[in-house]
Amino acid sequence: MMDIEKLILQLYDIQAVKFGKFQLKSGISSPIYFDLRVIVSHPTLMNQVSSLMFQCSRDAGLKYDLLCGVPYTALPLATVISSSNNVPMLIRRKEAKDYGTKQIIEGDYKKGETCLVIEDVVTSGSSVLETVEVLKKEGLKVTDAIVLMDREQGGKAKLEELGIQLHCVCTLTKLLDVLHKNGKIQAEILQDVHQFIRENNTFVSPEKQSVTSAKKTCKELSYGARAELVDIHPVAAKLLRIMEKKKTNLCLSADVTSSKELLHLADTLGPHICILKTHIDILHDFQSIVTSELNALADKHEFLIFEDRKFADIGNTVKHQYEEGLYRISSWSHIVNAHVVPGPGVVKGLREVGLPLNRGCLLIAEMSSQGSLAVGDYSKAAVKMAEEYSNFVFGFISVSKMTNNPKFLHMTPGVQMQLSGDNLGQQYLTPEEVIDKKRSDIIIVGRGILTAPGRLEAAQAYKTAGWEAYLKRLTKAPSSED
Ligand code: 5BU
Repeated sequence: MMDIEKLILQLYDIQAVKFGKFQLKSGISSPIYFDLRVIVSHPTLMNQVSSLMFQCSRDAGLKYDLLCGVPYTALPLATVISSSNNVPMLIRRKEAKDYGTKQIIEGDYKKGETCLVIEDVVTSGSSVLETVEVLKKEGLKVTDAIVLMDREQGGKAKLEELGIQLHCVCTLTKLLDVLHKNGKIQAEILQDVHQFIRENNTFVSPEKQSVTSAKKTCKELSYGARAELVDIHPVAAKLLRIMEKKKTNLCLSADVTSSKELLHLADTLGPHICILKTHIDILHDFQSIVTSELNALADKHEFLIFEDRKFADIGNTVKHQYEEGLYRISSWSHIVNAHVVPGPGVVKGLREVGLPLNRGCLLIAEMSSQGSLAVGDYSKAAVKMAEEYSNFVFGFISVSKMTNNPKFLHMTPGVQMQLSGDNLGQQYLTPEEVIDKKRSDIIIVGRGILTAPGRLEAAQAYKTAGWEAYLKRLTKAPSSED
């Protein structure tokens, strides 16, 4: 069998490990990056890696009935280990096909059987944990996980605390030593990576938590930094840049019924907002010129247009509703939103129209109105759907932050500084509550501005309140992101 040193050099040769500057899922910039997916292109190496992982489980004296790889990179590794050593395997789907009705674990198993988890790289341990939780829900026992590469950033400790022993074939320290010894990386890189690992330990034991949280260096990302994330949606990137540049997280809900008034609002309040939200079907005098004039004003004042259409039908119907009809929404609105109640078809239908036009979509994960049914598992399903369709979906309408993934934006309606509600079920929170406490990104304000004696002054006041709440959050909140 191949030794670890040879394995490390081969991983380096096939560029499964790279040095430079890489943005991680959490938004943190890392001097080292693993892409172990490339192993599938090197079958001999794949066999060798798999046999080292199997050996690792033997050395640890593990007894198990089944294997399960963490999707997706570890799936082929688990497959090879399973077939070469005659151990049955399970496949975990990353998302149940249609939320709830399909199996999330494929393969035969009995409740009470023990399953060994296989993973390629562990940083914080959260991906392993996700799979462990799914397996446990199915009644399986999980006590151990085998990983090819431990980045030594706290994953092992976190998993251990939750009753999972992590066994690794190779650690980052070992990898760095071997690469340095063989002249593949210079001392400078070695130091950089070691420092990065020291400063980015993701695990804080509960006892230490209260002491270290004050010192934690990893602060929440600014809007501007989020705009530069590698996997950010282009509409989200544009919006975040506008927000940073204009120092505003205010979306005006321009709920007026005359075209003239709508255009006047866009022109006068445009300099203070990042988004103008429309309900185009409430205009009593709609003509297509209105939307082209709105687009011109959006360019002039640098804001995006969001038609709050709340699509909620089957894919084929929403496609027509988005592209055609009187309003031809896709031709002028940068952003639209959809309810998740029809299932993923609604997003797929909208995406067929929106993607070629570089449009973006928000999913309605929660609503601001009293008695809303969009809560709990429904809201969670919206987050899953957003993750699955993140080439088109870039955020949520929600009352509070739904996910720590910084590439998703959260926009919250039901914002007023004066009132706590209206007589039709609307419930209001202040900008500070929404941005600072609930950690949403954008306040959506309609009547708070529209019914104020001076709309311009009111817009300026909401802009300032929203921005101050954001600055407050930025300076105090350490990120809990993975
Ligand atoms: P208000 O005047 O600030 O209450 O207007 C809120 C706007 O946001 C209005 O256009 C609603 O249609 C919209 N809205 C909302 O209030 N609550 C929600 O959950 C969603 C949209 Br989704």
